[in-house]
Amino acid sequence: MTAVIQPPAGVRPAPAVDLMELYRRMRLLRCLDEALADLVEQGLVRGPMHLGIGQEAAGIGATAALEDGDLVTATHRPHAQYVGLGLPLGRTLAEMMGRADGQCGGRGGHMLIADRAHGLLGPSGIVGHSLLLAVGHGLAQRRAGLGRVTLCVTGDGAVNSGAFNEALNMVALWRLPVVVLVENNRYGLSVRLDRHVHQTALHRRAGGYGIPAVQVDGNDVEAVREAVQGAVGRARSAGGPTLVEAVTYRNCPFSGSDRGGYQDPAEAEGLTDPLRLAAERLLARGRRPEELAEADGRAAREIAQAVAFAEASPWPEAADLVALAARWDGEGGR
Ligand SMILES: Cc1ncc(C[n+]2csc(CCOP(=O)(O)OP(=O)(O)O)c2C)c(N)n1
Ligand SMILES: [Mg+2]
Repeated sequence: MTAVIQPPAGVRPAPAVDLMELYRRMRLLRCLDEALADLVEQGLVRGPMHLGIGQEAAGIGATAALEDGDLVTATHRPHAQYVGLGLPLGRTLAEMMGRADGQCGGRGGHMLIADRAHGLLGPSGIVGHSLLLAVGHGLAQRRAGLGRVTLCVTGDGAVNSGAFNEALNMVALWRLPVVVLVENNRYGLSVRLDRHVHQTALHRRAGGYGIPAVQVDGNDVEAVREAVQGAVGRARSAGGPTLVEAVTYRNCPFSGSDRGGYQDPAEAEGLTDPLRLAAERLLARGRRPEELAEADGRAAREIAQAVAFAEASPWPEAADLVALAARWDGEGGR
């Protein structure tokens, strides 16, 4: 008989998130990425930058299905997880600018922010690595028996890696409480999906490992949330892992170093903008245009304030580097 694991007393159920709130989070994410494009241009944020403009629904929908106490592993394109998990954006931008008030004291940059208080285990820039982290955390969660779940975000570029396939086998074998979200934006760096994968319906991969899987429109924030909610529920009640494939499109450059020229412009024709889809649905359900405009304005102000906070944040002191390392050592490297 399968035991139903009850969430611990300390795990608060996520507050019900309606479409207006999902829209607000997606708008915040878009404003964040647009601001980051400017900050990179101005030289205030340096190094590689992976934006997700046009892909907001997958990450925002998925994180909205989680509860307090659940954990997330992410990739080199992690801003949707930052916004979806409610990271304080002033500190997040400070981190991206290398400032002392950042979550990692300015050492992590845009890609590697760990924020345990918000359930973010720290994304990884190594393709496929988020899956390996999820195996370990899923195993720890299952052994702890607290009913917590790990959401593992990965990209289509990872599916041929050993890590992806080894991890799917282990989460299936140990029936770990892990939800694998494959954010299929149809490109791994400059390589179109059908140039490295024969079976481009990536959720079908899960069948080989005996894992249930579902494919959803990755530009429809409610569809993603619903699919991930089902998967999280199964994982929480000891039903094991699920793979959710969210199909979207990478409509912005891979990173700042992208010279382009490898995407056929015809591919982008007729694409659904996740924000527009959500806005049309909200209006059809009786929301007024002014309410959407108000949400847009609020998101823009919130990001402007976060940028101002980050710009005012001091640079880290060299001595702090040693102090921080010693503190982490003292915590057993956690
Ligand atoms: C193990 C490994 N190999 C190669 C790279 C270089 N690399 C960084 S991102 C990337 C493509 C990832 O594509 P995908 O997973 O589809 O994510 P997307 O950029 O589309 O969000 C590659 C090959 C890396 N970081 N790690
Ligand atoms: Mg991709």
